[in-house]
Amino acid sequence: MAKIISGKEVSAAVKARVREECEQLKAQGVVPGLAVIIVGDDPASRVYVNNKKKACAEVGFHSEEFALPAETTEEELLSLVRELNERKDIHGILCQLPLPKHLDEKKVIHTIAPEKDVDAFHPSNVGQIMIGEYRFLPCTPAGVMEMIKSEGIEVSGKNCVVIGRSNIVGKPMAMLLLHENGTVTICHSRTKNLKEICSQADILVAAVGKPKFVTADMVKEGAVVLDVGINRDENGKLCGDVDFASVEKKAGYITPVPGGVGPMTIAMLMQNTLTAAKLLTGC
Ligand code: L34
Repeated sequence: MAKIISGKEVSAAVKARVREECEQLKAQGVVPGLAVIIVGDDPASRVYVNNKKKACAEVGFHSEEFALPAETTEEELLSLVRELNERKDIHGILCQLPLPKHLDEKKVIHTIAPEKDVDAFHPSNVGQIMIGEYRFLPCTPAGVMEMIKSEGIEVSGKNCVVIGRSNIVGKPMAMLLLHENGTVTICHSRTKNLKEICSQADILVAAVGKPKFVTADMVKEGAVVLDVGINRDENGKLCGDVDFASVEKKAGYITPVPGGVGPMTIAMLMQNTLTAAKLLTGC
């Protein structure tokens, strides 16, 4: 039976660390501030944004939510971002994705000042991740790395397989594992022999977006399995990209959904906001 790596526990430890550092900043007159923009009324985004605001309160940050109607124009959204770029009391800006279809996510990401881009989605931050000189790590991949580290699992020299190649998770995830000297393979929808490749992984990260996609026959005995997916199963219940019930019996470590990578994404956002506040104020 696999050991379960609890995102709830690991994220609590990260937040406790951030909270302590936040107190030190406050003693120097700086209150870290995060602005969260949400456009439209996607129910999942609403839950995630609420969890982000809650985490801000827990660690002692100032947070502001900008809830815009679904029919917001591109110019309205971009002018809000520009306004937040200028504000001295806001150190981090995050625009919750996905956006309604008529809005260009790329344009919004490009407009956020790179030094306030706590998602690390701006091309300048993405480039820095590529060369290993980062100010911010993308929250979800950074959260996965933190979970690996929390168990003292060595990445160096290991076979690491990432399923999924999105700009938000798959690609930066592969890069972080590479920086830790993993031997990294990225699989995607056109990959041949997916099962064979996955079953050689010592560390397997599932970021496919398909419920219970990773089954026990794709997993090596004793592997570390990290589940980034958040889906609903046939009964409308929250589930990951990994078939937890079967994989749990074969893996060495596994992360649950919910209570796994999701809470870690939020904890790393707190970490990035703290970093942004320090960099912008020189504290
Ligand atoms: N800009 N957009 C931007 N930044 C991000 O980092 C995100 N992401 C993803 C979607 N869009 C984004 C998130 O915040 C996914 N994501 C996210 C954040 C938190 C949780 C899940 C995804 C989370 O709190 N998950 C809980 C369960 C939540 C529930 O009940 O539905 C968990 O335990 O997994």
